[in-house]
Amino acid sequence: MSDRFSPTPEQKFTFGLWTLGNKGSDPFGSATRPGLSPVEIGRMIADVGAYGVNFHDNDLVPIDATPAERDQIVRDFKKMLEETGLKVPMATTNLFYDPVFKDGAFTANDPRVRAYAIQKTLKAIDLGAEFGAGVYVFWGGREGLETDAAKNPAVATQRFREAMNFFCEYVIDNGYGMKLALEPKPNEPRGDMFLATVGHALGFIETLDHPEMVGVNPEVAHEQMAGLNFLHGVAQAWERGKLFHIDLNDQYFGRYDQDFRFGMADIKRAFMLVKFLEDVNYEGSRHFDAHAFRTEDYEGVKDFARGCMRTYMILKEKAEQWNKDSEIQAIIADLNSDQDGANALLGAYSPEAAQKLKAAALDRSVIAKRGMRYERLDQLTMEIILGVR
Ligand code: GLT
Ligand code: MN
Ligand code: MN
Repeated sequence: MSDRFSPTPEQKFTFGLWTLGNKGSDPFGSATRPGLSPVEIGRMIADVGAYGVNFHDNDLVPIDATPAERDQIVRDFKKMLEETGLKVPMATTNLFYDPVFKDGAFTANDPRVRAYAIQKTLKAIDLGAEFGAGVYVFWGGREGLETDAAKNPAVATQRFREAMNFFCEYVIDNGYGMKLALEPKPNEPRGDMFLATVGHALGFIETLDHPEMVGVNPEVAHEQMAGLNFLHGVAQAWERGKLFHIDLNDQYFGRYDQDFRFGMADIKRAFMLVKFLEDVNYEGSRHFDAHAFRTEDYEGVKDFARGCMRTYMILKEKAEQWNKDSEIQAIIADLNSDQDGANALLGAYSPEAAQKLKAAALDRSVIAKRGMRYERLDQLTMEIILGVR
């Protein structure tokens, strides 16, 4: 079925090989779907109408592949990309699956692990560059600990910084022109992970040698696992030009990392997120880092993928409706209107401005009497989302 909610290339909808290729295994049970080759997954991603495919090095090339096998895999995958028109906007490194990373990668205590992790990432950056990936993601899946006796978190931060500085120089040296994006997560699989939230990552980035090259790849579920408002992290990153990529999915608060279909758990938060991304003309990929329920076969996986994109498109239309709604806009205008000329008291510091402000008559009991109409505003928002307005 093709309608106005069908995916468009302008939306830059992407999926990782690991998302549609997810076989349904979890910590308590084995795979419920047969494995597919990277080319087969790529075809499925193209088939549902997405714009691009992202991968970890080992989603594409097995960790123990010979150079000849690697070259053959790369050739086959490139052929599939040419045939389908799919792009590879983002690439990343698997620094979490192999037992060597049991104590982390860039922050592991054993220097051999740190060296191996950096070596593996350099090769994976080369692989991403070969496919024209413009964004390189760093999800510190194993960067963390179970006991604080294991590591000094300040030392871990320094090790992480040293590695990121190394990669920035490598990308510059090779003229790859890539941007690097840190993906925060508070826990799972480690008991506690370093750079736990978007806020931690944004603070860290400013301490790097090339902060201009590094931004974030926030994931809905990761911030929600920590009980945070995802949109606030996204907005703060965007406002500083740091929203290089985004991982869309969904998650109920207080649960394990669920990686649900976008919008299925908290539609109102999904709506506000889509509205934000569209209002600010976010130009990066809208990457769905999620997977189908374990109950599904590959038809169900396609239903899942189409659902992610369709919900996004529906919410985008609802966001346009919200922006055009005269009652909503009247409330917004009133909320932000200049009251008693108070705008003139605000702005940059000067000794005169401070004097003027100190002398201003601001009657707090009068000001506090004003009703904000947020109940009405939220109900109107609900009615747009629920489709009755
Ligand atoms: C893994 C993780 C994701 C990260 C991927 C990138 S891998 O599936 O759960 O959140 O984005 O490394
Ligand atoms: Mn996740
Ligand atoms: Mn992710």
